Parts: sequence; C-alpha cells; structure tokens
Amino acid sequence: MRRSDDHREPPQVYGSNQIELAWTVIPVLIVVMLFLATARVIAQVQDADRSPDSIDVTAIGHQFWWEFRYPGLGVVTANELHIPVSDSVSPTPTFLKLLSADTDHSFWVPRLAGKTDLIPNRVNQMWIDPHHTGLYLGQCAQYCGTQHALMLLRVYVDSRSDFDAWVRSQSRSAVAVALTNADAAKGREIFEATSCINCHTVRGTVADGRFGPDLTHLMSREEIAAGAATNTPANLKLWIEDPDAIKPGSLMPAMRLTEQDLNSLTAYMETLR
Ligand code: HEC
Ligand SMILES: [Cu+2]
Repeated sequence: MRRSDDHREPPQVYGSNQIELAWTVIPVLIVVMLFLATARVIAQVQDADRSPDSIDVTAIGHQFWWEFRYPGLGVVTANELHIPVSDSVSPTPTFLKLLSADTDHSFWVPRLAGKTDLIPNRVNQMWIDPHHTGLYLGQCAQYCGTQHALMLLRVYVDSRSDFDAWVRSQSRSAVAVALTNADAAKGREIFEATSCINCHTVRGTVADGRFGPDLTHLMSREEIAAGAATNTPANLKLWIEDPDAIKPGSLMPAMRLTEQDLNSLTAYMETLR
C-alpha cells in the first residue's frame, strides 16, 4: 500500500549494459556454433572424400528400368548395379551421376542413402559408401508412369576381388556363339534381322540400340525387366512373346513371332553370359 503522503518516485533504471551485452553476445555465439556444426555436416554429406579406388557410375532412369554405365571400365548394364565394398579405415565410396532419358525418376535404396531424383536435362550427384557386402534392394521413388511400381533395382555390394572379376566379364563383348548350338545361331540371325537391334545393344554384333537394356551379358542378371520376373528361360520366352504378360505398359512391343522363332531367340538370349 502506498502511503498518501509519499510523493517520491521509485528509483528509475535505464538499462544495464552488462545484461544487454550478455543476452546479445551469448545467443550470437550459439548461432555461430550451430552454423559451423551444420556447415561441417553439410560439407561431409555433399562430398565424400574420393579415393583412387573409388568408382564412378552413371545411372540413367528410363521408363521403366535403370541403365548403369561405368565410364572408364567399359561396362554397361541394367537394373543390377555392382559396386565394390568400402570400409571405414580407407573408404572407397562410389559416386553416382544421375540422369534421365525421359521423365522424373528417383534412385532409392533405403539401406544405402536417401532418395535422389533423376531429372531430364539435369545432372544430379550422389555417393554411397556401404561397409558390408550383400544385396541391397531399391526402387524408383518418383512416379514415372504406368509401370513405376515395377521399376525395381538391385545393388550388389561385392568384395573388391569379386567386383574386379565382374568387371572383367562384363567388359567383354558377346562371345561369337552358336556354331555349336544351331538353335542359338538361328536365334542370333532372327535377332539381327528384327527390330530388336534398334532398341538393344549386344556388343560384338550389329545390335547397338540404346532405347532398351544392353543385353550383352543378360544372363548375368538374376531378374529381367527391372525386377518384374526372375531370369528363367520360360520367363524370357514369355517376355519376348508378349512383354505385357509380365509387365503391362512396358515400352517393349510384342513382336508377334512364331513359336519356333521364339524358341530360337530364347536359346540365343541364353548364350549372352
Ligand atoms: C521398341 C524398342 C524395343 C524393341 C523393338 C525390343 N525391345 Fe526388348 N526391351 C525394350 C525395353 C524398353 C525394355 C525394358 C522394359 C522394362 O523393363 O520396362 C526391354 C527389355 C528386354 C529384355 C529384358 C532385359 C533386362 O535386362 O531386363 C529382353 C531379354 C529383351 N528386351 C529382348 C528383346 C528381343 C529379343 C527383341 C526382339 C524380338 C526386343 N527385345 C525388341 C525395348 C525394345
Ligand atoms: Cu521411374
């Protein structure tokens, strides 16, 4: 209660330099620390340290499959990416350059890294650094058309020696087959006389199309059509007869071949090891 005869004002305080300095400087220091910590993490995430043993892969998204090109190693494959294992002592991360041949796709292997989109007319980059060998499953994570859901991918993380052996066999041209296997030889003739060669490459033959997967080492893959079916002779034959039976909406046409031609073509495909 105020006494009625008390007309004095209470002491007036006009700021405190000490307090103001403290509550300005301390938050500024906190922000600077957060900035430095964030910048460090961003720098680490954006660019891994390259080792002389690191490999580069160009991944190209297509409706509805993945093309993997290894510049410098002479390897072109599809849907099943092989990379060498890394370790924490001397990391050998793999660097991916992501492109698209048609529309937006997204490279997503949850156990290896977050998603990165593949955008037409744009080059995106990412790197992966797995420390355990094995098979890592992934899929396209950006809706890209009818068969977006069957645009799966497999990443095989191999030991260095397995990877080197894989590169050696993949960089070979298709072996000039056939002389021994009449059916396969017939199949090769049909293949080379049909529009298969406009869409597919088999290195060492006239086939040099790039619209569909490179078939030079087709039999080294466990699955066909980006994970739509396992790579068995029956599935291969069905695929060539009518791709829509396995993957409705795929961009490979049914070629309306005779039963005999289908058998020969399948026999030829099976020589592509
Ligand atoms: C108009 C282009 C086109 C023609 C012609 C064509 N293909 Fe394809 N082929 C494709 C495309 C695109 C794919 C990938 C489809 C997918 O996974 O969605 C494919 C996939 C394949 C596959 C599976 C490859 C893999 O690695 O999964 C085989 C095998 C194949 N084609 C064989 C043939 C044969 C044999 C012929 C000729 C009888 C032929 N193709 C004609 C476009 C074509
Ligand atoms: Cu896609």
